[in-house]
Amino acid sequence: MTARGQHDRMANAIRALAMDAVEAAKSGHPGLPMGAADLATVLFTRFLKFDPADPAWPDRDRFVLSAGHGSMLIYAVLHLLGVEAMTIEEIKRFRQLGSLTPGHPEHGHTSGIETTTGPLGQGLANAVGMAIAERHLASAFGPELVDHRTFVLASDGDLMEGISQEAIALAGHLELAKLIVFHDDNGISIDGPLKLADSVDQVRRFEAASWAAVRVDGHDPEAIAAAIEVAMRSDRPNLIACRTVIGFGAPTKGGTEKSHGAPLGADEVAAARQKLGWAHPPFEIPADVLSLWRSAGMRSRPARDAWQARVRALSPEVRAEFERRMRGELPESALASAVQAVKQKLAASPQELATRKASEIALDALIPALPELIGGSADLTGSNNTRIAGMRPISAGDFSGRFIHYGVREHAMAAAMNGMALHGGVLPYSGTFLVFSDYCRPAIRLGAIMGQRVIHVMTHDSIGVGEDGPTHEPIEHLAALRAIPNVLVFRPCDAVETIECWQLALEARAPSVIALTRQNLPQLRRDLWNDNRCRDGAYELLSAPNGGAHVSLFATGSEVAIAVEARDLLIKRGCSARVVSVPCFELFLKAPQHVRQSILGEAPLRIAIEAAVRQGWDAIIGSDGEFVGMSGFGSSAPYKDLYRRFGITAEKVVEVALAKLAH
Ligand SMILES: Cc1ncc(C[n+]2csc(CCOP(=O)(O)OP(=O)(O)O)c2C)c(N)n1
Repeated sequence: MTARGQHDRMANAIRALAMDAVEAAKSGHPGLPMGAADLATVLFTRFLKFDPADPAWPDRDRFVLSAGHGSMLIYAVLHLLGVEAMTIEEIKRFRQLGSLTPGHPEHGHTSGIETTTGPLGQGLANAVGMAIAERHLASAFGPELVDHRTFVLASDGDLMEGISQEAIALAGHLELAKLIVFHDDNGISIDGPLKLADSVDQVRRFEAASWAAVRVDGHDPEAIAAAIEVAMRSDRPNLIACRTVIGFGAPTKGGTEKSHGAPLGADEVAAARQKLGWAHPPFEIPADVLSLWRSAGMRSRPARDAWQARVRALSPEVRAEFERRMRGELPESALASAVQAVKQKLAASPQELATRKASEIALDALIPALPELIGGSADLTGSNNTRIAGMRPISAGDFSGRFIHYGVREHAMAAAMNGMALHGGVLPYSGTFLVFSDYCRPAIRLGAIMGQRVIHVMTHDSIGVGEDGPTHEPIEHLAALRAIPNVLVFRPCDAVETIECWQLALEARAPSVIALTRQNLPQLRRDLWNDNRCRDGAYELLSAPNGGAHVSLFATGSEVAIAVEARDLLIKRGCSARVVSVPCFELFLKAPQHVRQSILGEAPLRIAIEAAVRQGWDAIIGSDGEFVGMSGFGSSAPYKDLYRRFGITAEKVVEVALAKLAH
């Protein structure tokens, strides 16, 4: 058989599996895998450094299927290459409960899946983060340990999403030469021909962002291979726009949106088999084709063996440090001492500080202790306080720095952080204003689904922003972030809680948001506690004098000081009150029942104080609890005027408490 004949049969194996699996599931997307089968065959059998015997080998090339709806492409390839868990039975169970072949690829669920994709554009931005992590680790550990590429398959939809622009611009700016993106340029999306909605020249668009970009026939394996070879030698990130036919091989539905997202139907599948010259029954891969794929799967074994030998030859210290970082384990004693040192300093000389400033103090101790930390900000570095003195930025020519100027690109920043965490070896944190968490939300949600440790420092966390007014004052954002499962939302009340929340965020295997103030706050925690009081998400900061409280005051962040003041006023009025600080709802709601019960206390009245909407608080204060906070948008004025204007004051809390207790 000619080389081309062999290639065609290997690619047709992907097409057949995609058609058959979608047919069996009675749902799914055959069009992309059928159209991109040629480029996937070339990439996976000739170029990608990947060993099916160990899909998580640290120095493998990453492949990101940004267009997650084409999941059968990657499932078919993993099966054909010989990833043991990806049996033909799993392919037959495409989209069924508990299968390794869910509708969209899920990282952590299926080995060989580098990131969870489906929401278009995210995978591409994840890949930019992976490519940054690769360069940074290569500069830290050397090319003998870290030297791999990141490949992406992006669809028209990926490139229409706004996040793609942010990601492309950042990658071009940083000259991420080991990033290679294939555009599955089939000119079709769900509504029909792309020209209904889009007329961007993608090659010129990428070139404008400092990428190298070419257009090739996506069904010509040699043209694809030649383009990859050129891209691999390039000093810039590369786009290879592959002209493809969606649903390639399907005689009537191919080339149209009808092959995008629905089973082709028995007749069309039969006709496609004929057209492709694939005479084999459903889910059957003939031995000659399977053996070609399996031997391609062995291609990178020598590279992996050689890499492992290099790891074995390392000094024990370097090896242990590299492996620790790749496993995502923290240097526990260094972390504990860093936290303790900050707490001791604060106990010795208490500070009245904005918590964003307290976070910088925390970072002053954490950055030297945790070499895996890579900070950043979306053009608000000075406001977010995420860059400590002496921290060098990562730049195109030098990836050894530990700070990323992401530019005004919150969405790609959050998604790139997921990619960095997924890559492993680095622990990303970033900064923006809390109100712009909306611009990060889709990526935060995916980070939560994947359980990735990424830390979003979000400052200017309430009407405490003041003069910038309602556009910059988060109101519903805490509630909206708390609503995402598996995200830890921290809102520390002072400098001590800030370092404690940092510690918990670093230890979490989940995304965290640390919401911090612009305005100064008193240090409420004066005594030195060796344990982390924020660990259960809430704790009694001040008890009621003489035991039994009439009122429990619950507050977060800047409003804890208001609760403390209200408690004093209430006590003067003969009303016994206690204060509970609630730095993290999620941890509190996960704490054991008896812990929660003792924190909630027995007082007949519960009042929550938070300069945000009430939503979510009923889980703590009950629907009969009282809430002092916001119910609409803020306003532009000095912040103290705003607290008075919106009635978030100690006097207001006293008024509410006494009125309620009088009934
Ligand atoms: C953010 C986002 N919006 C919408 C969708 C729903 N969706 C899935 S695929 C797709 C577009 C399909 O066009 P294309 O990306 O070109 O894929 P192809 O048709 O080539 O498979 C859309 C709108 C999505 N998955 N993610």
